[in-house]
Amino acid sequence: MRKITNLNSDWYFLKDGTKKDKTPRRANKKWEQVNLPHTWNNMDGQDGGFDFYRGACWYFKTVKVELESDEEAYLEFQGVSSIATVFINGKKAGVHKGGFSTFRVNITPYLKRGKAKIAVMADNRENKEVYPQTADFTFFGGIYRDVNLITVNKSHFALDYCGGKGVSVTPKLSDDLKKADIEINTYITGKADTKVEFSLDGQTVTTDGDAVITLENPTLWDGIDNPYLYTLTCRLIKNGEAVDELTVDFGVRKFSVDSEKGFFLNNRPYPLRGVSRHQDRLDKGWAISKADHEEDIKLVREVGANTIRLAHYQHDDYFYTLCDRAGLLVWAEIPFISVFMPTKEAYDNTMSQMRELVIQAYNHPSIFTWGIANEITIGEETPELIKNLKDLNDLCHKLDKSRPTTMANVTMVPEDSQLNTITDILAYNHYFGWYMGCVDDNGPWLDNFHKNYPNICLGLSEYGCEGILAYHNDNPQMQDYSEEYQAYYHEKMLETFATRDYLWSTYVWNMFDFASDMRDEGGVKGRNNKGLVTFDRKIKKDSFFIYKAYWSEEKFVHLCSRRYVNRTSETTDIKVYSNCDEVTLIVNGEEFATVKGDKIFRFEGVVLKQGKNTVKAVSGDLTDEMELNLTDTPDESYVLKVSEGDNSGKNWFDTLDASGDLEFPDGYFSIKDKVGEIMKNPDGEVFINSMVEKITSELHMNISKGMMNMAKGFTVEKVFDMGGSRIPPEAKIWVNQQLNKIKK
Ligand code: GCB
Repeated sequence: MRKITNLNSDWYFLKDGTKKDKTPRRANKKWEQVNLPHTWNNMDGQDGGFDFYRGACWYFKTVKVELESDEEAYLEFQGVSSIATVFINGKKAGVHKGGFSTFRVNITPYLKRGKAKIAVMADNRENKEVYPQTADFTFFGGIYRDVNLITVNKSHFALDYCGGKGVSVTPKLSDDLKKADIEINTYITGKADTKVEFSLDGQTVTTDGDAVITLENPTLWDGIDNPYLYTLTCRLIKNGEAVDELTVDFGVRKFSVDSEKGFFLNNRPYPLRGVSRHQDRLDKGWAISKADHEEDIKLVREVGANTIRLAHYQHDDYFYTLCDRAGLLVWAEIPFISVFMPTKEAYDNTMSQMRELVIQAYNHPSIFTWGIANEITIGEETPELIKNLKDLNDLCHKLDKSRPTTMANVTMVPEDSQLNTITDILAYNHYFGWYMGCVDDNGPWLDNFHKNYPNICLGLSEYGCEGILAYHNDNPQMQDYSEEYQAYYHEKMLETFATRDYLWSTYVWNMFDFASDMRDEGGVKGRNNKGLVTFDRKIKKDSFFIYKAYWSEEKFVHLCSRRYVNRTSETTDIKVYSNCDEVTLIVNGEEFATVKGDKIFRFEGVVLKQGKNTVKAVSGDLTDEMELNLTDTPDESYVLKVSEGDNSGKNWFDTLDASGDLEFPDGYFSIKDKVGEIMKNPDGEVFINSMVEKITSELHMNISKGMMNMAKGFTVEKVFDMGGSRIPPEAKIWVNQQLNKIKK
């Protein structure tokens, strides 16, 4: 029978593996002793500078493998970033390309006297083959998920079919929800003379491999309300004896998406409202523990989300399991992101990462859609890219007839782009109110798209803004990085969704702050601060609680701006987020007011005394308390320093004085030309660079290489359109006039 032994402990690790051209056969004292999960980038991948170590590093461990004559041994790796080469006793036993999926290596032929000296080269060097290539997150290197040794009879549920379980379960629920046919398919290695015995809910069936078991009046997997799981036991029988056995937990549910009415779960409207998640956390990178996964799920449940986008790659199988148990509907995806590579190897890599995701995660009831790409047109939109996307889409349909495909498109993808018709359902990433435009631009954009394309099922795959706990503002402004602006932005987004039932999904970017070593924003290096919760998961920002007020039934009161302790004005406004009907504010022991309301409770003109003040919000038994300090001197730490990127000044384009019509003289550039074309001209390049310089120094926006590449593919006019209503028309006229002076 199958025996699974965890091999996480006592590995040797050598960082500068690239210098070694020979496979190590033993570790010496230069090697460090480590336990898995492990990454070598946990610190340098989060401290900014975009200089984290990308190399080929070695892991080494010797294990004893005891096998009966009719048994085989496999090593199972649940995540090695990003290319893994496995050597057993000095011989190459397997290579895997892709840092996020499970792969297994049959090590039986390489064993020597019951021993395996395992050497694994984990390689996160830059390459031209494996996705992701460019993205706003750190590509941590290492064996950062579990490793197991599996010994099993030569006849077994397949271990080498794309890292899957060897059993796939497809529940088919009748329209009236009263009956479910559970379709079971098995993949068996050493199939001769075997039978499979299935047990489910008191029924036992024996077949040659596949089966359909019917459940009458099944208990449904009903989202966060009742995520009921059935357990199927599969036994492989040979000569009357069970030689392999495994269980699959699955859920009986159905879903559909309507372009007008949104998402349906088990025949009832079930608007998907949730968050996105990256798999890293402070000081650990991607090498996180089961307890870390569990803490993440707990926080996602606390905020009340009913869906989660597990971005931008395959997550740990354990996390999908936690989502099954929590009733969260999951958008699962592969790292086909930002920039497309038009080579055969890269194409194959997208296909193999997709195949592995679908096959490995197939049985999870929580997963309802396969995401084939994210903002993949940031580079360029070419026929090869479209083919790659269509092939990925077809592959998903071939492997899985039960789930729709989806894709997250970047704001600038035009409504009529063929990119919007490849997948079954669609979503956009929009940052109006942070990178561009203003928060009020979101609703009109969505309505306009929906009006023009009423048959496309539209969702919002990302939206969000930075919120850094150090910064505070009575009068929050876009890009001031304050906790207050972030909360205000999300209040507005929640209002936007409340009246738009057609949106099948919305996903906050992001549930947690995460590492992106290339970033330097808001005075914080190496981090994307758009989380509702901090990178260490210790602090829930104010914006967390506005979601909780909308989504959760767990009653609470939360005082906003509690970190804005030092205030200089004798009267201040206090805001409380709550899902109670009534909140009382008590200031320095005296009742200030009781307010009836809905989610946001405002107390204006609260008078503070010099020095320490106690402010308490009360609703029934629930209380929240904070201390404020009235002082004469403003606390300068609340405002982002200019040198670190203060955006409080005027934007350069607000001061421009230009008038007249847009002109497009022959032989000269204009805003109708692509940025990339203009940059091929020496004067054009100087002009564009000067604009970039202006944007970086005056708007304090960090224009990454990826963003610049993306811009090259667009006309200047389109780049302006991305800017939305925040950019005045004069700016367009002025830039066009400058371009009109440059000869083609
Ligand atoms: C996006 C990307 C995501 C980034 C995010 C941001 O559109 O899909 O990976 O992290 O924007 O914060 O800029």
